[in-house]
Amino acid sequence: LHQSLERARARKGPSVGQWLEFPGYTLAKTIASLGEDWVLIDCEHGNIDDHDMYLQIGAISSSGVSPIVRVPSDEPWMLKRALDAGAHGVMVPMCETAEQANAIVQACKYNTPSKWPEGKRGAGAMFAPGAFNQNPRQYLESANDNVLVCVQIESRLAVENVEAIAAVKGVDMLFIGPNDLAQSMGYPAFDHASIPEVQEAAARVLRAAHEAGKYAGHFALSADIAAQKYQQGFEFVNCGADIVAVATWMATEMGKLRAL
Ligand code: 3PY
Repeated sequence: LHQSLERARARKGPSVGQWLEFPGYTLAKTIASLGEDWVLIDCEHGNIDDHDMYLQIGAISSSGVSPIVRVPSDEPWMLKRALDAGAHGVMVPMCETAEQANAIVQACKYNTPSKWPEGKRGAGAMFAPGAFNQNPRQYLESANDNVLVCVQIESRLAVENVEAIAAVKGVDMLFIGPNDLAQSMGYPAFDHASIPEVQEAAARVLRAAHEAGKYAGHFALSADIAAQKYQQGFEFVNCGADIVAVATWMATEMGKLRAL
């Protein structure tokens, strides 16, 4: 995943992904063949349980695409489940302080005295090596460097602390959840694009990420919005979600027939 982000940077294009809210191996397999760099499995808001997370990680990684899991919250055991299933990256909602960010990082790192002396991840990943085409020893030795740790900045408090969060060693990416961010600032979630205060906060997050040498990502529900975010400087963007695609396309087609 780090490599795909670096490649995207080098070719001066975005790292592009899709977002899964529905469960199922075949859905993930189908979607992972569309040319993405990564596909996100949304265990926070999606209808995806632990079993389906495993299936979808297998479907996506065997397509040569990076599976990223958005965990329901920052609980270490949830991060461990996602990583042990073979996630190439984790996205953690509602990270609001540097202390919280550091605890997230430590939960994702194996203890290596020279680099991660506080790493707390347990060493028992049975399935993750397969998702990286590695043997267990190779995985154990490289996971700390390969797995992307992405925290979501999506509240007023998080924005106030964003420079400190960005500076935490091991945080690789700040990802804006614009709906939650708007809501936390007292606005309707879906109006985020037209609210100057939210846009100013997003610009601050972008600046903080880049000044700390970290990646910045932004949620987007269409290629047009994703392109706009990329032009603003966010290098990591999705361009929709499965449920949005299905519902929008079907409503449009059905509407045509209902109009007859
Ligand atoms: C948000 O917009 O709040 C997100 O987290 C994207 O799902």
